[in-house]
Amino acid sequence: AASAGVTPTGETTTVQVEAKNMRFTPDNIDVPAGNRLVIELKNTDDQDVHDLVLDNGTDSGRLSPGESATLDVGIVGEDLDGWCSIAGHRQMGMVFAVNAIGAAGDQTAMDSDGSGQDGSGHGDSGHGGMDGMDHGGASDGGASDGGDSAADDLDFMAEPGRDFSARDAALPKPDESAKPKTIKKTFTVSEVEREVAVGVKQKLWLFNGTMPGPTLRGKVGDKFVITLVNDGSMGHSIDFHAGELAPDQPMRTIAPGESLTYEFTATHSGAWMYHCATMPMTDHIANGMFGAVIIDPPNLPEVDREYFMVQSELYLGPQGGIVDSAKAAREEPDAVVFNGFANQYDHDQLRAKVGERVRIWVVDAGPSRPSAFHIIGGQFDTVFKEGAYLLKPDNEEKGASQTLDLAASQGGFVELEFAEAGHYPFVSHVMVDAERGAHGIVNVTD
Ligand SMILES: [Cu+2]
Repeated sequence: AASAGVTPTGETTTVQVEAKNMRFTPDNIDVPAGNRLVIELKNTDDQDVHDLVLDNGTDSGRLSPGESATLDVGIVGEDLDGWCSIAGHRQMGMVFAVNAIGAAGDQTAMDSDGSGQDGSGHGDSGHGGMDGMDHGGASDGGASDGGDSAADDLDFMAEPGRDFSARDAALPKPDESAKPKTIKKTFTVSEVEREVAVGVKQKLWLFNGTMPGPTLRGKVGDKFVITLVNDGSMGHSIDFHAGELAPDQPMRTIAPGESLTYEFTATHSGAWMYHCATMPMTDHIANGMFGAVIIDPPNLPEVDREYFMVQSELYLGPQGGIVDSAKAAREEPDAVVFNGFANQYDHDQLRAKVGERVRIWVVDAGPSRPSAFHIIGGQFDTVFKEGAYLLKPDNEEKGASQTLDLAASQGGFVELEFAEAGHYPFVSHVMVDAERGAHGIVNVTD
């Protein structure tokens, strides 16, 4: 397909190419038009999976660190663009160019400026970054915008089926034992299709099969022993904000089939985020790899009900595809959601009774946007944010709070008692986000 009617020379050009640190080396090769091109590709990265696809359809397949592949590109009669098709790698500049020297209508001089650069912007390259993406290669749904996006099927007013049930937002009660304990948990990464809004499916990358991943809870002094298992098809990792340690080893990216152990002791209370820390994190977080670790402040009072909400953004690829890297890099979400599904608590509502004390923990997983957690008709008499009480009941000022503001990665909790029976919507009061999925209802009864 690359020959473009050129007369074969009978010669073969063979080049060695390395893939490492989001770059191909060399990233630009000259081939006399008419020659057969063979690329011997080696992934010399320590951690990440890579591949090389060319816009004539040549595809190395995915290579784990240390693996090699030989690509027979065929007879080269025109310039070719290439890139790594692992999500987000192209956006980070992992592009490749083949210059066909002496081809009919040879535009080598122009192309050596242009090709290979177009797709390599760092997320702010605007149209240049986009145009390069429409050339057919994004077969795993890494996808362009402007093409088919599941966003076309988004309907925030759509009703789910009768049997719909939301992610259980109830937080298990804390372990009341006074002594510090060890909490062991395996986090298995898988890449699976899930519904993220009514009628919208994405192939998410998940910790233990859910977005967000499991919510862990402990106390200051508890030790966590986490085993991370990568059952995915690319490199992944995990970063627990709840622990203080050198990230080098525990937060390293591991290849498919590998595992690691990550131990930390909870030295401080808080509503802590965890997430995959593999580049580009925008994509790995947006595609489902995040969750919360709740470390109770000492003497946390018991309440009647406790819920958790983890807010995140969706940058939709095609139906059944993965995150749209270009959209994510431009911070143009199609939806913003609590606990992984647009408006899910409108349909399967949270419950509370008049006079009950309700505590809601909130973590903003981003990857990029803040949250402004507000309950319409409610006032918070208690606010705990980022490790400190901002407000407690019966304060001298007779003050209360309307909104818990969280930057991406921050967390805390609010408490309130509902004044009377009714349906109390909760939102991110960043209104554009409330109107694209960051919305739910607390159904309060007598
Ligand atoms: Cu990941």
